[in-house]
Amino acid sequence: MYKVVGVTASRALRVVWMLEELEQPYELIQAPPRSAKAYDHHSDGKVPALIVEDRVITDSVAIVQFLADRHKALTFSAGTLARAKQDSLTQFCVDEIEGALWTAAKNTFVHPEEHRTPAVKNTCRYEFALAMERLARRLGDNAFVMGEMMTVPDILIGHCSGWARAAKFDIPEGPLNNYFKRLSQRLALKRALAKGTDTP
Ligand SMILES: N[C@@H](CCC(=O)N[C@@H](CS)C(=O)NCC(=O)O)C(=O)O
Repeated sequence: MYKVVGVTASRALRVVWMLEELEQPYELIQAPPRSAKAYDHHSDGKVPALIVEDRVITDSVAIVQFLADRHKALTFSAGTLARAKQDSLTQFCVDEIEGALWTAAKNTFVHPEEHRTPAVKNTCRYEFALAMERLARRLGDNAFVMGEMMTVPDILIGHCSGWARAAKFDIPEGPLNNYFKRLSQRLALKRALAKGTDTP
């Protein structure tokens, strides 16, 4: 059985959400970032990590794509043009959406206070707004970023949209917001979030 190391109030939610979409059994080892349990599985104390057959995989994007490939769901096959487009959307999410959110978080509560530059958060908001315009263009009228089929980048983007809301970043009304709402209503995500209320 898969073991996920992390908490749902972190990028570990992506992994738990994916496992719920795949209807795969797993155990959630509740480990906040930089906790002793996090260091047990990641030399930097970061979460998430996935334990598979006594091996550890780190980094949420690698884990989520690994699970999609392994279970042949929520992904196009490697080596296809569709997969190249899917991976480009994954990269777009990491660079432009997550990049803005993570830089803001690092300068709000992650880095030691003396290494924070609060003013950079204005730049992050600007970058996030640009990313939203670009994402809206890439989404068009589709249900999901790759069209009718939900794929890995939708999980990543859906996670980032919740992160953005929690960090009070502006999300424009319209098709993009409807897409975010559609993702937030996934039953698999609701089941994943409910795991967060389990006693550590
Ligand atoms: N690229 C990694 C980033 C993991 C990461 O930075 N996770 C945060 C929690 S969401 C963390 O563990 N932060 C602790 C730290 O940076 O020291 C991933 O996507 O899994």
